[in-house]
Amino acid sequence: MTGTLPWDGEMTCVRHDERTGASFVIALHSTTLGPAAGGTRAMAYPSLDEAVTDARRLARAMSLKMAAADLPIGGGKSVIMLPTPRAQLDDRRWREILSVHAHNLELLNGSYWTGPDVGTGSEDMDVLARTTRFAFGRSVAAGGPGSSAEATAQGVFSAIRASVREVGEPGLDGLRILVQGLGAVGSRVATLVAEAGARLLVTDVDEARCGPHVAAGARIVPAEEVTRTECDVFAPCATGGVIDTDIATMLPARVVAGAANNILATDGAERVLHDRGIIVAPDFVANGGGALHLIGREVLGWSESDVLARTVLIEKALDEVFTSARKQRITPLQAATAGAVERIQA
Ligand code: HCI
Repeated sequence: MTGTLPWDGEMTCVRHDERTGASFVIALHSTTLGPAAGGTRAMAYPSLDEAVTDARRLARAMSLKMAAADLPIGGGKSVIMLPTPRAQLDDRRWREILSVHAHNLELLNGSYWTGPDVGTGSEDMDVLARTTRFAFGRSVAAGGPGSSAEATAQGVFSAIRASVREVGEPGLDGLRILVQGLGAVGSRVATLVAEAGARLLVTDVDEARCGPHVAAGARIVPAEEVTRTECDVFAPCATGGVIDTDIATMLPARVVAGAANNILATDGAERVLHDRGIIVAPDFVANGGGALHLIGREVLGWSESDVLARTVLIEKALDEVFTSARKQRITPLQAATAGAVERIQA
């Protein structure tokens, strides 16, 4: 392989399965605080290099997320590089792919636990759990904690509240909030901010998903205009990499706070946004609600209300990140990363 990024993680496992045509990448970034955990992302990638790079960056974000949420768990991620997009895979082949993945998890014997991510859901965890113990996030029907979307959205909502305060707004009332991606998490974030009085702007590659929000008063923004649309809060809730350095120089927003992992395409983008006075909520703090739900319910024995009580504390955690960044004259991402790394190294 060529061109993969240097990486500070522990181990990356790669497997190709001839029969299904799928390749599997499992990145264990850190097992210092506990076994590595992080979801399984199933997508078609242009190359194996890109799949490896994605798995590693996402695994690193999981280590930071777990540490920032004070969970006794490390960070990892799986990427299944599909031979064709998920929607075009027939059920039988998908089952075969999951069965290879279950075998991967068994081989790692608990050093890595998986869960749902882009392209996988609770029902896939149910399938994995029939052959391996190392899957979080089974459906409620199968005895699991079910979807983490509600907790993730609550945490993002708390992050938005903390972030708008940092730019001098007392609350969300009257602010223009642009939610990108109306999947399980994004649509809940949209509903929560609208209920808090925000003027909601929505966008999704599947325009039908905008319908219910438009009926409730939201305005649709065409996908290609998202990063050129003036708003108070830009909330990316689809896939990551939406803000590169060029976009950062002109993004007409005051706050960036969303659910997506790795919102910034480059490290330089945050510096550019910071210099323009735009507040960026570090994504691994803002979207920690999902991890609190899965790990809280399945490892720590928390109830749903325990999860909620911990999730709303994301607002306070971000207040502390912003304060520490101001004091040290560094960016919030630098402050949050330093805090998480300190926890891992302590
Ligand atoms: C996430 O926040 O990306 C999901 C959290 C997660 C996924 C898989 C195992 C544990 C936690």
